[in-house]
Amino acid sequence: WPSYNWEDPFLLEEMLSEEERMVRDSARAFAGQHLVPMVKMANRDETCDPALMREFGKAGLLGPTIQGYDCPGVSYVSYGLIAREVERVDSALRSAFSVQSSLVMYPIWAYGTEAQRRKYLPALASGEMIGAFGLTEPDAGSDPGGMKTRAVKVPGGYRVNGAKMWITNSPIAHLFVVWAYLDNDIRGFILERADGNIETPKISGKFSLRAWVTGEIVMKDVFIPEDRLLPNVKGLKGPFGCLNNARYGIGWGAMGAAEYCWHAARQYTLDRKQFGRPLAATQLVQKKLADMQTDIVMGLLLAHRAGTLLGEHKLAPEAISIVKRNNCGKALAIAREARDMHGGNGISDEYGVIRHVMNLEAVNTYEGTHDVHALILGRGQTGISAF
Ligand code: TGC
Ligand code: FAD
Repeated sequence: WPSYNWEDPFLLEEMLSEEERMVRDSARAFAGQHLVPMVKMANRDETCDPALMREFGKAGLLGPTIQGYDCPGVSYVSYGLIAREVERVDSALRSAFSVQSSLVMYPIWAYGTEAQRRKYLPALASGEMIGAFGLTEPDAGSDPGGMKTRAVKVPGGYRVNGAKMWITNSPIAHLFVVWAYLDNDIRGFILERADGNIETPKISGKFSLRAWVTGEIVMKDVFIPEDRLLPNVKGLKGPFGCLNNARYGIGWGAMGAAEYCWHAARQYTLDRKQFGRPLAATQLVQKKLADMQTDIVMGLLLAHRAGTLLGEHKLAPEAISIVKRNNCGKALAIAREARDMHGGNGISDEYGVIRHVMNLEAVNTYEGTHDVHALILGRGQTGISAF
């Protein structure tokens, strides 16, 4: 029998192509060099250095699946592996990467004109330009169809009015992919900060995702020229099409955070002695470690399968809900357990696990809450909408 690899019992490593391993290794090196050193203080002080996006760009990590336009053009599995390595450090930093890649670059690539792609994608890929995705509003979260933001046709373009809430990147963004009603259809628009009449106040006092910034987008009579409409999609399938990719990536990312917490709990309980022996020598601790390992192994295999199917255009959005819901819910439970296993030290940011607990609360909520994904899955198998 082969020897047991406790970190990778089902040899996920062997399922990756050479290119995927290279991408994973460079994401891991990037995270070690640029993210690990800053994350504790950024989280503690709730600060965000926009220059970090350029470092993501220099490392070739932004818009990973897009072909051309200075983007890497790698597989969906590679994209997931980047999310896993970044979120192993911090979910807020993975958020910055996900929004830029899946929620800003993807819609411009998928729904935009050739001129829009050429104008924005290279600058977004290098991180010179930072983007934000405005779907959620103060009164429309799980039900984005209830949005109040409106665009009206005026000579030469559109005038946009409305307010978006809980928007990752917004206070530091140069451009905004904003979803708004135009007549009776939801349409996507590209707004630039330089258009004027756009305010993006930061949301302070977050107890989650403190290492990167979240804000509002307040738009009062913003005029945008005709060529800023994303012409190739109409209706909620526009934003949901972007969310499919982002939710898939979060499925990998959440497992990265969970792996950090599992490894930390294992090492801590091996090192820490109580009652004359390591905590890891107790049955309760070993059961917890076994449960963590099992959920992580299953979550990673699920994410890998999802990435393979996504690359083959065979993954239905409902299946992505399984990945997002399962992996985020399990990661949150693992992080809470790991926090407990660290005892009093578990609440100190020196150990990182409490930060992951706090972060995963938001990750479980954004991009469709845990329960909203249950309702998507309930509808998918019964045919009855219970929203
Ligand atoms: P429903 O009737 O189900 O659908 C309306 C239209 O949209 C289409 N559609 C999809 N298309 C592609 N992919 C999907 N996943 C799709 N889901 C729906 C659908 O086919 C239909 O098309 P058509 O042509 O017939 O009009 O819409 P509903 O209003 O009943 O929606 C229900 C529900 C719950 C599924 C949906 O509203 C939902 O998913 N709510 C959750 C909202 C959400 O996820 N918001 C995310 C905001 S962005 C964010 O959180 C970023 S955080 C990022 C970070 O920092 O990392
Ligand atoms: P609500 O929709 O009000 O839900 C509140 C509770 O009610 C939840 O538990 C939910 O599961 C439950 N619920 C809702 N409907 C039902 C139902 N029919 N049946 C049973 N229970 C239900 N949005 C963007 O557009 N862009 C971003 O970049 C972005 N970044 C974010 C960053 C952070 C840090 C956070 C916290 C959020 C972000 N969001 C973003 C918004 C996020 O997608 C929403 O918070 C999320 O979709 C939930 O919406 P809500 O907060 O309005 O909660």
